[in-house]
Amino acid sequence: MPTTNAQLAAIFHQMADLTEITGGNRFKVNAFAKSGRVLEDMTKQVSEIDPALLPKVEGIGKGTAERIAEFLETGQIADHQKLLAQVPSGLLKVMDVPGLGPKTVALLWNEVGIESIDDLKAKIETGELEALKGFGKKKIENILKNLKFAESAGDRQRIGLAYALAIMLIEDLKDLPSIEKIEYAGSLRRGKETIGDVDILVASSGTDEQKKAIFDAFVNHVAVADVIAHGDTKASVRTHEESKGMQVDLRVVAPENFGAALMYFTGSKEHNVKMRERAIAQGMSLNEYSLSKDGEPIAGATEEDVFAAMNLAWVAPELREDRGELALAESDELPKLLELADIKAELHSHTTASDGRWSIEENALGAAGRGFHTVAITDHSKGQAQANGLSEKRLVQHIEAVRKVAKKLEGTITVLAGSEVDILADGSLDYDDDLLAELDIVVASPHAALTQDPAKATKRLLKAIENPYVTIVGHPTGRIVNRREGLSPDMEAIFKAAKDRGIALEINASPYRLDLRDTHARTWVQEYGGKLAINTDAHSEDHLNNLRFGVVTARRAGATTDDVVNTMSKSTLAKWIKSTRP
Ligand code: DGT
Ligand code: CA
Ligand code: CA
Ligand code: ZN
Repeated sequence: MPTTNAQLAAIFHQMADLTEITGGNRFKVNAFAKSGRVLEDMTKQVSEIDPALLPKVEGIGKGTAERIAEFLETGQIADHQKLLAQVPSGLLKVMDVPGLGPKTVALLWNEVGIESIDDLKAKIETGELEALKGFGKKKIENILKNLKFAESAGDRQRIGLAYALAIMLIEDLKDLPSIEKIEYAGSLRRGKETIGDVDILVASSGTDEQKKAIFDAFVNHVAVADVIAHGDTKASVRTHEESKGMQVDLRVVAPENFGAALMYFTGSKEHNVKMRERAIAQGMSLNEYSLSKDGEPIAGATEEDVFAAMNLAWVAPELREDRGELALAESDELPKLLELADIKAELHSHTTASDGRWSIEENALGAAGRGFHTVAITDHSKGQAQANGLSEKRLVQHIEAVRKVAKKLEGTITVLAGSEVDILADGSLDYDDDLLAELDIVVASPHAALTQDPAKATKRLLKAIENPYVTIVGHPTGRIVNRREGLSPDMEAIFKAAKDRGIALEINASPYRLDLRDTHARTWVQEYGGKLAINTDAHSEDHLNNLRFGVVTARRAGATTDDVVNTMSKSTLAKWIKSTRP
């Protein structure tokens, strides 16, 4: 299970929050939070560690080791369930509202009796919230705004969570002897930033009995809370709170139909409609079983077969959104999309100098371990006080420390001394140009004042882009998927200015950010010929795993290796960075 650590980390963090909300002791809150952080930072998956050795892992005590073992065995942790039982379930949703931490949520619950989002809205309306200490007009306005945004997100989950869930299920099912192929389909395979439900497809030529065994294993999986439907060809389940109660659909088809089914259930719906129309125009018909002519199936086992029989090149799932992909497939002009293995550099990462959880050397070795030739250490600037941003004086020392590691690791990986410098509300940067000139690379990002109006946001970003030392604009809008809208600048103006300067715009690969988003990245690449930087913004080793989400977002934008600076060779990258600076 390659992603158990992240899941477990989320559970421990929630246990910390729940303990705090229920007035549990501070020591426990800190211990749970610490376990969560340790799990995020671990290089090795807990499931691969001998359970007897778990308590010996630094930062994991006996209690945490037992809870991990319990989770691996049952998919749940009893103490977590107990804590969940102590708070109204609606309060968990309130906890998800940006700006409402566990302390505030506890206050709302204890002082005003708020147990759900609806309660929260009602108490705002009656003015009861404003009577509460610390709740000014501005704060309440912000809560309302965030509530509205969260509502528009509906029940969709971030791709990071959906992917972890899908991989866990696939890993646990794939060894059943009657399963010949198993893949995830749907929006997850298309790489969308949020996922409504997870679709999994199995190819099996097994007996009815064997197929029943597949469905039994699925509905009895430790991640499953409820079975919604359970038939001969399809089952649907709802998962535990650990996976946010996501729905998962599993379908089993015959191997000769697997390609057509995978195509159908990958979607998008709009793409499928165009495919069916095309089949009909060619005197054929297409459904989830096969492509047929005169009632006889002519293709269906693989997607490639079906596309080829329709005179089309295979279309990557990320492009199946009915945005002109069939015309390109017909003339064999589809872009050769970037792949995960093409990424050879991380240009935005943090260390313990600011809010990262690994040292400069650990960070560099982590990047080297992924086969990267270059890593940029870009800790926060002074304005990010809550992230322990570096004062000018500390930055000077930090540069020295980075250069020392760079020297030590010469021949292993190139380590650049950089900064993620804050783009302040007026567009000026958090350090003077003289200091920025000392660095090898500057990533400039907005972190605060993310509710400013579009005109101000545009001016702000344009001013930052004009700074001659900026090489990459990091997470340009500052949005958080499903949580915070972020800035809404005039993107065309931003693209034009960034293109003129020859700098890159980031796709921040964190599934919480994915910023630039796919649609923006698409315009930037397709219409402006702009360069993307795909960075994980790694604060620890685990974050490097997020790279795939940045890559699928870039693929949805139709990006090739030429469009992404992280794919450049070491010397080309060095030259390009130089070309962006005075
Ligand atoms: P989601 O789950 O909302 O994130 O998005 P999808 O795309 O995964 O949608 P889902 O789970 O409802 O269905 C999976 C795929 O199955 C979808 O992308 C296309 C296909 N599909 C489902 N219902 C229909 C339909 O009524 N017509 C067509 N043409 N395709 C459908
Ligand atoms: Ca789906
Ligand atoms: Ca579905
Ligand atoms: Zn960062």
